[in-house]
Amino acid sequence: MDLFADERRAVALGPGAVLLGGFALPVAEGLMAGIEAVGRVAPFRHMVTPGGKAMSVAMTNCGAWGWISDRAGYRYQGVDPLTGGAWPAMPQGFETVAVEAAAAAGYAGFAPDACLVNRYAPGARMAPHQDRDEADLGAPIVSVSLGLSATFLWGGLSRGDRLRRHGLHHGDVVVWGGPARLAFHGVAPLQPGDHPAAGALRYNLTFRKTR
Ligand SMILES: O=C(O)CCC(=O)C(=O)O
Ligand SMILES: [Mn+2]
Repeated sequence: MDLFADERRAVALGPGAVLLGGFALPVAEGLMAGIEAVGRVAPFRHMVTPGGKAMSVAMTNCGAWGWISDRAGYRYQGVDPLTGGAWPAMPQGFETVAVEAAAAAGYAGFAPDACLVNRYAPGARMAPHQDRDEADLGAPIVSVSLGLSATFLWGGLSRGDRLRRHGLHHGDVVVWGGPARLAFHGVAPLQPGDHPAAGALRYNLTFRKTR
């Protein structure tokens, strides 16, 4: 019996969306090193929602554009408001795994210009939302999970649609685009744990084409 067959299979979440189990496992170590390098230049921080609440997930960015939230709203900008400098370039291997995952999901030619890096400590969560701050909604979203496992909440195009729960593990990649591009999704509160590569934390890389 192949113990890994289950982890590595592709699971359709619906039209246009697929969970590629274990897709990034072969490059996970390099991605973890890249995250550490990004965090040294653009430190993780808890951004504030337009309503003034600090987010439970700590975030930073790499690539030409970075997603930020503050009292003025959500947007992409080329300058890190914390450092006043440009976001660090995407470390080696980031773009390649994103482009390959997109192609495996049927989205050839993905050219991400932004990578949001999310860091979850136990209890951190992401409320169901749409990724809709990108000018180019023709490109998919590619989301790579690393470290502790989490429960992904996958819904439909309306906020009230039922949310289905899917385990996301170290090395898993979710790709959504086309008819699923504006699907609601979120992450349930992270449960405590100890992961060999990430300790008590979960990381997520979200690759986007913003313009
Ligand atoms: O952490 C995740 O798996 C999802 C992150 C996400 O939805 C986002 O950054 O917009
Ligand atoms: Mn999202």
